[in-house]
Amino acid sequence: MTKESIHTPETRLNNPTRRNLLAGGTALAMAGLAGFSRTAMAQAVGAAAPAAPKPLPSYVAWKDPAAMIVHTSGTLETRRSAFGTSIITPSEQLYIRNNLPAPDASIVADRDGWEIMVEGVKAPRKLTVRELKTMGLETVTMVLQCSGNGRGLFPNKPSGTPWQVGAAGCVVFSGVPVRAVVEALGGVAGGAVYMTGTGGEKLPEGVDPKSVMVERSVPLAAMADALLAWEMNGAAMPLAHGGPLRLIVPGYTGVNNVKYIKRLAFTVEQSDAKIQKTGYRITPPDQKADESQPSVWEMGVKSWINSPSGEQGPLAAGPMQVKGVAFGGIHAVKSVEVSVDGGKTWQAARFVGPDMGRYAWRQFVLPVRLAAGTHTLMSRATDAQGNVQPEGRVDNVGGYNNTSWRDHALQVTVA
Ligand SMILES: Nc1nc2c(c(=O)[nH]1)N[C@H]1C(S)=C(S)[C@@H](COP(=O)(O)O)O[C@H]1N2
Ligand SMILES: [Mo]
Repeated sequence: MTKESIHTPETRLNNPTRRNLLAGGTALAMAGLAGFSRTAMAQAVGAAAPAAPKPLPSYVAWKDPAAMIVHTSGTLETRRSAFGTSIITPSEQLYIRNNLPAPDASIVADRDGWEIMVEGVKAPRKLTVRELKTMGLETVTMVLQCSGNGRGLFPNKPSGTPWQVGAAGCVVFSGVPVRAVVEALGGVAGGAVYMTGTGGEKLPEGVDPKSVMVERSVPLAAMADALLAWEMNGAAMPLAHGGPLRLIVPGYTGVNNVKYIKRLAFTVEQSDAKIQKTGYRITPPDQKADESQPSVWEMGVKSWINSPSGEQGPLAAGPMQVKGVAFGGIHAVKSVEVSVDGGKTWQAARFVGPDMGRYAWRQFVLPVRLAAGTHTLMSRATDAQGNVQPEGRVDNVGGYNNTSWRDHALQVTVA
């Protein structure tokens, strides 16, 4: 790992361009694949050409290869066509986003023995997962979504993983409510206004730890629904998703859900780690990131169509079920509309399946009949507070928080 590659938070750790050019070239040369023309090689590694699918990295070899787009070893996206319609995203299909290489599997050898230091409470102390399990239990169904989901739909192509819609999933987490832990330790110590979680990765040597560590602060109010979770989708939390223990902050973007958490602190200031100070800020175009700009915290109302996915060839004429997902982010989602004429007219879609609560997404469906030709399909959700998914995005350097319904439009052709 080069110094440069770990200094930039959102994905440049695993920037495909230069590394894969080298690695790809070397691998091809070593394997003696003389049959590959120069053009084929250029296409395999080029940005515009359809890249040859990359194999699953070994630490997530258990994922469903057919469901995943492997951007880099630390960034895997769920294919739009792989999203099912029964709400929960299976763990094998859930996206992955690692700012640092995942920790060694030895950390899940003794899950209950994993320790977390709790600070900024009246009686700070270390707690094992075994102890946490005695302190309370709750489950939450929620959308886990990377702040950069939809970045690939920004016209100005911000640097970072060009996620489409698949850096998101709806999953069930179980663990102890953070507030129960805080109560057991005497309550939050005076003055704290943030909840700060620190990831348990081994940091690379020779660099300033603050420049690479995953440490995020969220407003103390987020504690109300936060969990320290050891289970996901009915199984022990996979290491790749933060096992043995993960901080869960429902309604907040992915980065705030700190994996393999080793320290939870109630703090007066936000973390001074780079990922908090200048990383994950809504930085206006052409400006430098700084602490005065909004941090990516609460998620806004959003929806998109998953089927038809636009990944297949021309569709057959006749009746069709347009399907997708809608969620409110920090609030519950209330309704969703679909347009099949590029946003000129809208029809109310119907929610399908059980309501799994405020933080979960809901699947929607609208039966339509499309004539031969090309159609532009999109969806627009409204949350319980009456906030409507916006037509446009807020342009920003990092390509974060894209909720634009127009950017998420799909073009389909009916034969
Ligand atoms: N310790 C730690 N926590 C982390 C990260 C990380 O790299 N290390 N990545 C964050 C980001 S940017 C996202 S989007 C989510 C991804 O969660 P997943 O890989 O379980 O899908 O985890 C967040 N928590
Ligand atoms: Mo993320």
